[in-house]
This record gives sequence, C-alpha cells and structure tokens, in this order.
Amino acid sequence: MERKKLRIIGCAVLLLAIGAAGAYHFLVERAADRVAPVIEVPADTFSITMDTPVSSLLSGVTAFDDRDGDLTNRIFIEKISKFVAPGKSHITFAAVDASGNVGKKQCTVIWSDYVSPQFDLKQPLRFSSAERINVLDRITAVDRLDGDISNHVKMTLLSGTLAGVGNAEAEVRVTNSMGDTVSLAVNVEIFEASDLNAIYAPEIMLNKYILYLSETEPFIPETIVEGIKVRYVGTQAAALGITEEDTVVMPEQYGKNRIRITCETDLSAVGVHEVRYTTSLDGYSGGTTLYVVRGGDA
Ligand SMILES: [Ca+2]
Repeated sequence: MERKKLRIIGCAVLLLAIGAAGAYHFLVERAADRVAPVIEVPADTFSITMDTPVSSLLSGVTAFDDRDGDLTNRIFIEKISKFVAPGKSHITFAAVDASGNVGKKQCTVIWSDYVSPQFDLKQPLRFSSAERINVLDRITAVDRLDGDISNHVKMTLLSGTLAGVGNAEAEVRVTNSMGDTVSLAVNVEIFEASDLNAIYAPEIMLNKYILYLSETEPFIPETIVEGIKVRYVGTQAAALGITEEDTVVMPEQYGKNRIRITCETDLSAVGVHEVRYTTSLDGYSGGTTLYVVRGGDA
C-alpha cells in the first residue's frame, strides 16, 4: 500500500516537472526577439558633394523594430565601401534592437563633384647622363580626398631604359584611399652630359607640365609658356638684350613666333595629348612637352 502511494506521488512530481519545463520553455520562446529592426531610406541612391559630411545622410533614414519601436535615433553608418566606380560607393546603414538583432540597409552614395587624383611634374623629365635619374622625384600627385599623395606614386617602365642615354617611356600610377587608380604614360629623356646642344639649348618653361581640362574647356597652348631660359649668349640672344647665360625672359621679349607649338592629336578630344614646344636660338634647339588630360572625370 505504502509503495503504491509513493509511486503515485513520484509520477505526479515527474508530471509536474515536465509541465513546468514545458511552460518555462514556452515563455522563453515567446520572450526571445529574433526580428531585426527594419531600416527605410528616402531613396536607394544618395547624391552629395565632397563638402557634405556623410553623416548628414542619416537625416532621412528611419528604423522601426517589432519590439522596441522607433529606433531612428540609433541608426549608424556601418560601412562605406571603397569606390565601385570613381566617386561612387556603397553605404550600409545599421540599427540594433535590445536583443542584439542587427538590421541593415545598403544604398549607393555618389559624390557628384568627385575628381580623380591628378599628377603634375615639378620640372620636365629631361636628365643629363651625369645626374642621378629619379623620375618619381619630379612627379607629384594630389587628391581631393587624401591631399598630397606624391609618395604613393609608382612607376613602370614601358619602353627603353633609364640606364643610358636615349628616350624611355614610363607609366606613373597612383591610387587614393578609396581605391581610385589613375595612370599616365610619360616620356623620359636622358641626354649625353657632354652634348653641347642639350647643354646650351634654350629651355621653354611652362607654368604646368601636366594639365587637366574638362571635356569642353577651351585651351590655347601658348598661354601656358611662362618664360624661356636662355643658356647661351650668341648674336641672336644678344639682339634680344640678353647679356648673361641662364637668363629667363618672357615670351614677349623672346619672340612668341620663335616658339613652335605642335600636337599630333586633336586637343579638343577626350584623352591624353602631348603638346610639344620647341625653339632654336643661336644654333641650339630644345623642346618641352606638356601633357594635356582632357575629360573623363578629370
Ligand atoms: Ca526586434
């Protein structure tokens, strides 16, 4: 009799335990929040200018959660991708609910006035065989995002050699922090240190050696000539009033008609153009190259 009673009590306790465990499990299930907040944006693509802080994009974005309600003031920018095209990135907004569920929304952001990095030359890529040939020393690169990125410029030799006298072609290349890479092919001239013509040729100085133009911007090549350094004083130089070697004269004094400007391509077309400026004085002739980069995102 006693044993039967104990068995019944035992069964009842077991049933109660199972029931309690089931109820507890049911309650926990009900309490668990597995639904992430939903983020809504005014448009899938945002267009801003370089001066606009990216955080300002948050102003039109909202977040709503099934349990926590409005989470708009908890939205943050989780990620901005590197450029998928120059001036175009993916931006990811995120919001987290009280249970740690993360809601995300990816959009596109376009910087409408973005400009790719631009190169310049401190001086023409013309070297004497007696000097140390360092092309990158003369190349600078600036970027709207990163500022001066000259020390990131890389160079690849396309043809010729930098080890001896002659002409070589090199490609310079730079990438900014958003992953935009630009490159430019440039000519490098190495002249024999004892070559009298190379030593005494007048040097045409430009106020820029690489010029970036928009697709439609007009350009008159002679306007970029800053001066002419006369390295040898012969009768022609003397007739111009020059008495000392290495005197820099203005184009007006030198005579604009002495400077020959040629370009084998159509300067109004989009692309890279080489404009040659050449001149002769007292039997010595020399020249300078201007690279014109027109259009694209320049
Ligand atoms: Ca939730």
